[in-house]
Amino acid sequence: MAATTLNVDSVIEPLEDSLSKLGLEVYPLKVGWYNSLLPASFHLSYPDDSLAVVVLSTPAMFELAFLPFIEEQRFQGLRDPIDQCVKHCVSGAVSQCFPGQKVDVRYDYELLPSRKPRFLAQTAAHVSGAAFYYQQSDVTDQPWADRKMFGVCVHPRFGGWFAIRALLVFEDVTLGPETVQPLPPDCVPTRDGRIQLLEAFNFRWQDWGYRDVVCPVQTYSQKQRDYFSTPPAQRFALLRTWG
Ligand code: GSH
Repeated sequence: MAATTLNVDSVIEPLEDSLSKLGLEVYPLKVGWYNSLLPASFHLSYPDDSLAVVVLSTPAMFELAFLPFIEEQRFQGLRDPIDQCVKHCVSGAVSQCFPGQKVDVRYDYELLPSRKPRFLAQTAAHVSGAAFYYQQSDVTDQPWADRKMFGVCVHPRFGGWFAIRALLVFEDVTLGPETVQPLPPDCVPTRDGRIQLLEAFNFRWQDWGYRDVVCPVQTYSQKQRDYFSTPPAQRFALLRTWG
């Protein structure tokens, strides 16, 4: 396939076709939208109008992709089962849909030698319009004095019941000037709501209450909750009990 024949639809449609049945969502963005919010040390070194695609996992990924993946692998060579499953799904879709195309695939768990992440997942999700990234600076007249509050992304359909998994950059595919940056739905528009969200995320993230900040259309199944509430080192034992 010649690189120049691809446009955004011919990237998004096949990716969506193969990844949606695995519980993954894809959203396009321009590299320039992402870079413009970040210091140079985090920039993606591609032209501003290059196409990137952010990949999210929805609650359905666990049953549609993860449990079948575990069963197929029969625990052989598994160290990071979730990360390996996402990589299997995403790299499989990319090589099947875009053979010969240059695609820079970056996963959320990958670090650069500088220990910086290979991409800032929440910024990518925000500029693609997928999920609003609520940050301390989005609260006027902040009540936290000098305390640093971490930001959190909210998905309009899944609230906090999702994860940002990967960023794909298609260096040979460009988005024209007619492509306007979508604004993510502002599901937590009030100052009070944002304070509650950031406090729930920063002070009580383990109880997962922040995930229900909007009424989600689907949340994690009990099985998935049990899995993610178990420390990673003990998850293999849990998986074995599921047979
Ligand atoms: N590296 C381990 C693996 O690959 O199994 C752990 C992966 C993991 O638990 N990742 C978290 C996750 O998927 C952080 S992204 N959490 C789901 C969530 O918090 O919604």
